[in-house]
Amino acid sequence: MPIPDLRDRLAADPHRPAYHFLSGHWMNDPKPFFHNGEYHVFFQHNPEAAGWGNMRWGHTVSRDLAHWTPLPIALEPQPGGPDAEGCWTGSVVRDGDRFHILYTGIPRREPLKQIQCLASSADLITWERDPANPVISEAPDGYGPCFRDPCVWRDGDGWAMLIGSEVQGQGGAVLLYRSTDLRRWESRGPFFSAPAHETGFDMECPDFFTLDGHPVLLTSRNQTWWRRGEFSGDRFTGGAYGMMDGGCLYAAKTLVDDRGRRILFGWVRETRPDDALREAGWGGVLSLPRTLALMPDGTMGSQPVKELEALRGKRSRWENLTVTDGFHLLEDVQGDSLELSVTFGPGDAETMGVSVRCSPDGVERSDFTLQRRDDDFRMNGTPTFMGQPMSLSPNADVTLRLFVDRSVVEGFAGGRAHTLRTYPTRADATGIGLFATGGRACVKCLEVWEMNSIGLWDNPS
Ligand code: DQQ
Repeated sequence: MPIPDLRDRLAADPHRPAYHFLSGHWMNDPKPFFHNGEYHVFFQHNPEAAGWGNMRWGHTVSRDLAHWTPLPIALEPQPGGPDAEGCWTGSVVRDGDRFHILYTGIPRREPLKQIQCLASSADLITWERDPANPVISEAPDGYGPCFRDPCVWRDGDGWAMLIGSEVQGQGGAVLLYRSTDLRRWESRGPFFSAPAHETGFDMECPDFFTLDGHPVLLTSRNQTWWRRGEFSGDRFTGGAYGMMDGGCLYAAKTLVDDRGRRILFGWVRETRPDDALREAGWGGVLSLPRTLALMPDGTMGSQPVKELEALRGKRSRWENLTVTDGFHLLEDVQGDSLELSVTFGPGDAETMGVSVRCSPDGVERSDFTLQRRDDDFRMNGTPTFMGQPMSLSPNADVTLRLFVDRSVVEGFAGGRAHTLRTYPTRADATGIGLFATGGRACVKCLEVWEMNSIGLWDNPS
């Protein structure tokens, strides 16, 4: 598709997010990297069609975590090379004045062959393949077929690398390798494994870091999962685990910035059919950046970064609203590009929440639901947000934050996150509603901001 046509199509599409980054055509799997005040996000990119395939490494950069500047494609398949059929996910590290990408090269798709490759750069823009590629050419016996998505970090004097894998029929595994030069890797066996009923049959896109002194492993299958544990020698011993997001967020990975913040980016998946994507000319969205923190109950919490406040426009505010049993469309407030903050206080409702992208008749709407457990929403049991137990102190009010951006809505409450996709058929599905069931809910404070667009760049590719 000629690029000007694609830009016009994206500009006219009412489902295209206005303040989330997307590449045009297709994107998935962000790989974030912080350097010199800049937040780089590399991602899986197909610049030829709005569907997964022909995987390159796209690249975008931000200085403020709100606005993004697309950069040239960093890696693309080389005919006849070890990545002839795709440059899949991996990670970026710095060694002195050089940068390195470890990624999964796909030399052939049928049957699928996954090997690990190295590319290097002096400026993060132009990348050269290493002559030693592939640096790992086979999965160890007993692991696979998943064998991909290297995650590399500096460990002591050397380098450590995790590769996502599986023990077929049993569950996911993450394999550890060590190196002194990023080229010669020694297998150290399984770093961690878990049965399929916990976090899925394999472990894609591993990410490993320390948060507040606690080792944390992220892996993806169906959702992105966090797991807290202990790291000693070559093994991670897993403890508590849970979902990073209960909705459409996948393949999420993190960076750490110069303020020490651990910031997560995920791929917001599509839920509409492939032919609708092809017609639209784009698929896949970069989530809003989220800071991670361990909650008082030991679970992993996330919140959108504060920098997003720079996108706020006109604000509306209400206090002390009583929500009776049922659904109530709010007057005087609407939009498809909004931030909402809704604080619920004491009430006797069983469920309560906020609806967005509502048509005037309330038929089309997307609900974000808080549910009490046991007999008292705030005193006993564990209340949930979209089915996930929240991390709340007793008697705490619950603040629900929603980032509505046309077909993407990211929701946050009590440390939990839930991302929804919604493709309303009606242009007037811009309403906001409040609802309660089984009693009355009390909204102590409701704030709504119109959000400014970050613009559509000239050459979406
Ligand atoms: N997507 C990549 C793989 C990864 C998967 C290919 C996760 O490397 O395992 O685009 O979405």
